[in-house]
Amino acid sequence: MPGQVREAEPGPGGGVIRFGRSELRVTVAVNGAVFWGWDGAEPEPSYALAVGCPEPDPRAVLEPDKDGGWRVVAERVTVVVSRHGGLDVCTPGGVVLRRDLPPRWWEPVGGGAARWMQRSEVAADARFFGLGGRAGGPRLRDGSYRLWNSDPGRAFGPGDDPLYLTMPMQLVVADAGAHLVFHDNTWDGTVTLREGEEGAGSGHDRPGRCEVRMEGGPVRGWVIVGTPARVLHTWASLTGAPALPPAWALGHHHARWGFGSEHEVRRIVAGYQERGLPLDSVHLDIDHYEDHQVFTVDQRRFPKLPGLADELRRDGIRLVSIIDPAVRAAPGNAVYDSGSVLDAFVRDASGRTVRGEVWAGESVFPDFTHARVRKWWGDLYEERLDQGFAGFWHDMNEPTSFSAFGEPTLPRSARHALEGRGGDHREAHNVYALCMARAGYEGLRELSPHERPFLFSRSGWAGAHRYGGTWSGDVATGWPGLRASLSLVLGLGLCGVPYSGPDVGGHDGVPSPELYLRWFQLGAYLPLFRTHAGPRAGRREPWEFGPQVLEHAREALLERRRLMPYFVTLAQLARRTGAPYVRPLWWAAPEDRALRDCEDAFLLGDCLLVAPVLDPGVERRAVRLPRGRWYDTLTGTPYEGPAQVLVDAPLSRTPVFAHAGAVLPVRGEDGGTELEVWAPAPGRTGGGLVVPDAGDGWEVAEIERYVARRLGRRVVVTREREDGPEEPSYPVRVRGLG
Ligand code: NBV
Repeated sequence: MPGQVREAEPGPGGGVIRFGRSELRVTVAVNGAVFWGWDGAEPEPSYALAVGCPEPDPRAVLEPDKDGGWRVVAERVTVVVSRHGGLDVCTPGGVVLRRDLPPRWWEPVGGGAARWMQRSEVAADARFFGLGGRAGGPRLRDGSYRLWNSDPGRAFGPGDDPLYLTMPMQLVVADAGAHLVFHDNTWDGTVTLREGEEGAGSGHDRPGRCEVRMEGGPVRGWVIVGTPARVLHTWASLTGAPALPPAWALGHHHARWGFGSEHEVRRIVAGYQERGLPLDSVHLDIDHYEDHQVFTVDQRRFPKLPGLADELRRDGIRLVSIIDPAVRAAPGNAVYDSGSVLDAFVRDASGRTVRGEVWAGESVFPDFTHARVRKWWGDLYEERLDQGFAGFWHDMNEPTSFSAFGEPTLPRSARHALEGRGGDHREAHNVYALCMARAGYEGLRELSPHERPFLFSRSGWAGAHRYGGTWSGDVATGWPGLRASLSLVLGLGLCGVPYSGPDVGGHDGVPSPELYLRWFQLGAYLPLFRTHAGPRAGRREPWEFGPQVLEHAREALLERRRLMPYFVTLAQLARRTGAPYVRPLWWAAPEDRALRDCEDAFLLGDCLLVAPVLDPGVERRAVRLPRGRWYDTLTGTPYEGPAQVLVDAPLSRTPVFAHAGAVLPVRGEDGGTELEVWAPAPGRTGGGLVVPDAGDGWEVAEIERYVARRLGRRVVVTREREDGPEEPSYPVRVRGLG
């Protein structure tokens, strides 16, 4: 433990407080985020930070506190450090949001990485969210959550943890306020959470508890205090803006492990077209590789891939390629040969390349923590672009190896460059996929400078959103899997990864028509809307489940297409503000406790509330509405929140509500953008933002602001510009006037 306080040395944004056995640095950055680091830990180097550490806030000062402690007072947060090294994060009004007890270290006798542990307390009413993609959330209930990116090795459900993308980032929401804590440490660890309990009547409150245990690495982190929107905004300013997917990536994707031939791809695409079903992208899985080797094409079954890609592109459909990191260790394999020349593959301490086993057979693994290796790997995407692929789907990058090193990844002793610092897999494991995403992203930027790269990755870590999104991996076919898919998208969004979505229908089994449809209807409102499954899981085309499902799936697809301008706007806003497209109901009302516990509905941007059906046999469902007026978008019926309402949810529909006053861009029948406006309640105003699609390049579109005013039975919509309001240039359709 740190021991007793000795002295403090003020510095820009805070200072260093010295204790008997350690020292603590506290620095408030200009964006309001607070860095704290023990034992000489500095904010850098860090895989999470986008461009290094932000400047310190010169207004934040270190000053003496009572009982020999110290405090740093900043605009939005006060950090109080006790004389034993406890650290309280308080609101400017002095309410404690989080109490970190002094950390404890264990240093191995023979030297080496010290393990450490830190306990914290939060308010009795607080709820925990985050920690990456967790199947059992989004509210993280009592239990231990491991920080080690893992392929569960089979399709997963809500009870499986950890999964592919973990992140030592928690968002804690309590009556007194929300805060985010990020332990900037890539090592293996666990976070044990226990929600608190309020003492009824005369009883005492039991605080919520969080215990972080790490196998090594620095004892350091960041805390951000504020509303959820502000916290995520600050997080994005620290870790970088989320990559902006091209508009087509906001449409419908269809994949299958095992299309098997160009002929089959054409047949499926024709199936969509003949039935008038919108389709924006087709994904080719490992079965299109030659012998499962990445950056190759099986010429027998896919003899003219570039031709197929051109043909599809003319119909507005893009091809996406899976990319696996492992390279078959066989001389003569071009990727292996060029990588070997460059010394690109992970070695063990004795200097031998580490061999694993994946689909391609005995394989080696690029060390993406080396800039030179990233450059080499990024250049390999040229072959994919030449084949006509427009997007990339990174898989198996936890990294996964089937062969037993005790666990299905690289041995912990495997060596990594870690940007020249050198280290082993214990430290590099969790950022392997993040560095692979960076390699792909930077390569694509060079190879195709005029188009925004589109990639999404199964694994990742804090910062991965800079390069692309993620998907939920092999979610188990079944109703629990459907629920888990929503949990993942919500949780990841709160970790600053706004673009994700599940395998609609689940990865491993044959869904009932009802389950398939409900999954499809949910997917239609999630950022990545993709049908996909493994080879033995049956088909995922909407016409495979009977005429009724086809009809309702068509409606879902058409609604997604209609909402495309809204999705483009949400993607742009995510890039500019860090706000996820899919948000928990408490996003704008974190003080509403009932909403904090509500996990079966979500907000899609500011305008819509989606209440998917997540259980079989449902014809009606209860929906909890946040405060304000909400319209059932199907019937136009208004409801006043906060309230719980019961609405029809037959197979033909997912209940969706629009916020009174909402102005959202939608695609009109002629393909042009229109404004859908939901009448403000009498005497109220509303509004909305629109960011037009500026193409797949780097052009930045201006944010358009609209205001909706209710004048008696009329609603007037204006675009707000610097020199005053003006008429919108889009057609306006007002709804909700009864
Ligand atoms: O590439 C095959 C699959 C893929 O379809 C799936 O989406 C990934 O999550 N991939 C896993 C490898 C399967 C290994 C058992």
